[in-house]
Amino acid sequence: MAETYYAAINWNEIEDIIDKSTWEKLTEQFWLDTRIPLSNDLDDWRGLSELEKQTVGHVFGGLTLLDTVQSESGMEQLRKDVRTPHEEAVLNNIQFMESVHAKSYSSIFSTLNTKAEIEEIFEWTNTNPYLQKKAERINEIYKNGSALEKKVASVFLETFLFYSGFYTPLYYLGNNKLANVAEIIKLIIRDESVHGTYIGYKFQLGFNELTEEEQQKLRDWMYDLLYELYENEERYTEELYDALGWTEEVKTFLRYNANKALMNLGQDPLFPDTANDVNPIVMNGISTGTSNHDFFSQVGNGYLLGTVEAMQDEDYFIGMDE
Ligand code: MN3
Ligand code: MN3
Repeated sequence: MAETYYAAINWNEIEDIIDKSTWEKLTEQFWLDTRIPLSNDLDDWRGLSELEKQTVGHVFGGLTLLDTVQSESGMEQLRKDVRTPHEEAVLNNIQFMESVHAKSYSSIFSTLNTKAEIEEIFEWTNTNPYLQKKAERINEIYKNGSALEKKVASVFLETFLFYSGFYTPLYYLGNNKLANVAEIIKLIIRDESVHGTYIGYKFQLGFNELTEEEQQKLRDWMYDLLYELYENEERYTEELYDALGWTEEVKTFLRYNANKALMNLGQDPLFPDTANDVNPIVMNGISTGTSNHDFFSQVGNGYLLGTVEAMQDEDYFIGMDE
């Protein structure tokens, strides 16, 4: 018998049942941007002002950047610290879906925007100081942080930093506009909700192994980081939304989601804001069922992936105990 050079993954011997349940949840909710009939939103799109169109473009440019960071750097770095081989398989699934997310904004652009507009969006995205700062701050932690710090960065990115952008499509959805664009965003939010919960759970396993002193040190670091990111996010929000007059309500939404990120990490909230403080139109957008209930069946080549369940409030506030 040779010594084991490389161990085969055995799904019949599960060390952490959360790996298995997360794998099942993520594969059940698999989706692709190409199945959403985005061109049905063109009438709504033509009814928006130039300022609104430009804001939507920049918002999705910013989201593209964050999903690019997650798909290229984030999951790659988190994979170095897995506790089980099944966790690595889950992260592989997450990494692929991050690429789907990043690509789906390009599907939106190619449907709604001209070539010149798309070039402007990417130029803005790749040079906006606040956007670049958040990408840099998170990515530096991915490259140089400890296993636990990297998980904090990932949860802050996915449960907090995306929401300055998610606000816009949810707002339009709450106003019965751009329903198919919003469908994509809701599928992304549903994925992110599982990612944030899962990575937050893995964080808590490691965190609970620390001494009380180490925990306090990490907690201080975490809250400092959150506050630093929040300040940058305020500037980003002002730049995006001042002209539309949405800045203050977006900031409320950010603080609410920052608290949710802390909750995923098993920590106490930082801000007083709750769901009741968020613009009800946006909360309404979040809780609306998916509009293309059986969009997978539109493919018509027998490639039936199963129907996508209507998104419920619980999907947004997903727990691992369901
Ligand atoms: Mn994503
Ligand atoms: Mn994610």
